[in-house]
Amino acid sequence: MARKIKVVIIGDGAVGKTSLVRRFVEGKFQEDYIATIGVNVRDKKAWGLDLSLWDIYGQKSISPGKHSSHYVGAVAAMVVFDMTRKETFENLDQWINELYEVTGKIPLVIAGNKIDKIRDFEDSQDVPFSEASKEQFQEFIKDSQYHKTVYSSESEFLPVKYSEYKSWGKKKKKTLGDKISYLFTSAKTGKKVTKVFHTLSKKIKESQISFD
Ligand SMILES: Nc1nc2c(ncn2[C@@H]2O[C@H](COP(=O)(O)OP(=O)(O)OP(=O)(O)O)[C@@H](O)[C@H]2O)c(=O)[nH]1
Ligand SMILES: [Mg+2]
Repeated sequence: MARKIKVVIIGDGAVGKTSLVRRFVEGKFQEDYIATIGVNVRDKKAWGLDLSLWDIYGQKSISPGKHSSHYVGAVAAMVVFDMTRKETFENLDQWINELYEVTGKIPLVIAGNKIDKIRDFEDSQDVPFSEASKEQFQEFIKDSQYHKTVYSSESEFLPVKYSEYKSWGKKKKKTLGDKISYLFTSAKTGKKVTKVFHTLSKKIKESQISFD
């Protein structure tokens, strides 16, 4: 029996970590938001690997500063942010730094999640959101069922521009090289969900070869 491979899934609260794992493991999506308390470990055999997916809570208010105790032994990570909330993108570096303090430079896949919301916006406004005003996007989110079901308070909905994400990714590649990949995903539609886990698995295999 091959040994279990620990992968951690990290990032701010409500970005879609649990949803991405659920989509990958069960092929399902749930609209309701139930914040993860502690860690939810799901096992999945894929691409010849025996993965142990550690889906870690993101809400800092639940247990501040305790995330890193769950990072020990992780060989790869998925770092998730929400394309509709810029602050979750701005926190990426903090998540990565905190992780690397415990694990060293393990392979990473970044998931810019909820890309479906950006596409919905573009379809309904008939304009690329890069050309839309901040107010236009915020009005759209506030009017959508999404805002009402997912967030009760007035959250700051400011989208992450594709170009910002790409230039951040390119910068990261300068120091991490092939250890990092960045993708756009949707746990809701399933877009790139298999791809994001497959990319991670390939990186794990490559890093294991280099350890042997
Ligand atoms: N439209 C859309 N909604 C999503 C997507 N992924 C997750 N959601 C919704 O966003 C909310 C938060 O998703 P979760 O998967 O619980 O987020 P999380 O990152 O696990 O949150 P914590 O456990 O608090 O850290 C839920 O209401 C999901 O239905 C997506 O790709 N698109
Ligand atoms: Mg969760």
